[in-house]
Amino acid sequence: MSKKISLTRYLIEQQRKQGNIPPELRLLLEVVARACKRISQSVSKGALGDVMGSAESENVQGEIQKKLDIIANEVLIEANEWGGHLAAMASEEMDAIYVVPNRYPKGEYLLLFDPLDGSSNIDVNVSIGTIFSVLRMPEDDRGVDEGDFLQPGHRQVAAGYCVYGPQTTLALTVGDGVAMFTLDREQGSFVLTQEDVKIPRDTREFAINMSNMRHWDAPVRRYIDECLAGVEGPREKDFNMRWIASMVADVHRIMTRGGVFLYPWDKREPNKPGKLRLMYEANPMAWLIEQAGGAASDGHQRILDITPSSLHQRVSVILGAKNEVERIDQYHREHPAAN
Ligand code: P6P
Repeated sequence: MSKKISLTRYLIEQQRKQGNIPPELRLLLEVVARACKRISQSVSKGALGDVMGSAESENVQGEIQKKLDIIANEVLIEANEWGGHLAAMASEEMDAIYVVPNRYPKGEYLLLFDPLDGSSNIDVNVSIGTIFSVLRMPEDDRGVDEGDFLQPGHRQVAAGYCVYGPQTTLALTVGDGVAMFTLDREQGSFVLTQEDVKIPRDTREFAINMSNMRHWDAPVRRYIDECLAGVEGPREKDFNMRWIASMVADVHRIMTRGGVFLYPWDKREPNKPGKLRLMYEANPMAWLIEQAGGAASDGHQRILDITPSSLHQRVSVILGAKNEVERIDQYHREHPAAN
């Protein structure tokens, strides 16, 4: 790409073309990008920055928080609360929503995020990332509460992630395809490095945690067994497997070279529909994947059509190459569901 196009220029030109990035939304996305830059700086310090290891506390999910989980959450809250573009925020790291304090003006958007996804990888220097989703406040004059967040994913007005790996790369959609921006550390700004990202409909690469195989339901077991059977099996081709255990990194690989990702329901905790969270992991990733020509389902329905019942609800996630997701959905229709 010859000339360097900044995130701000991209957003302004996108607004001229499509009219889908009003100034308040542009401000929100620029603030989130700046927050991701700061998180990237903290992440990259590693042991030099006293940011490694556990924070000796648990989040609402009952998971031990890493120091960087808390740092990333605070960076996003502090960056976004004063700008006047948000009414409230919701985070994987906070039980309740965070309503913008009355000392600041309130805006029309709701921001949801997993501030540092994949944090179990922090201490072993494997890619992690921030996932974010933007909704519009329902139009009524009462105050904001958790119920305002419980909108299906197809109502998102923006979604993205920032992966902190060998490069720090921001992937973003506002409903007109997916663009990627790489952090130019010398300039200190995100530069457009890919537009109109597209995922191939077919793939030879799947991502799933194979150690859970004995706990899977029949449709997932059938799909993976057929992949493993390779060229001699019903798929008549060999497959490769990847599992980074960092959704942002696994999804970024799929956005970059294709593939299919599964974190399905399993028998370990049968009352939970899955491990991943709908509002701030599955929904933003599902929209990005669909905007890149892929598909995202829970095995039974489009993830973006799920009407949430609670802020931190979990969901089974199957996303990526359209033909593979459709095949897995078909297997769920053919096999009586255990969940
Ligand atoms: P497992 C990270 O904790 C995460 O929420 C996702 O980023 C990732 O895909 C998944 O959990 C990994 O889970 O059970 O393989 O460690």
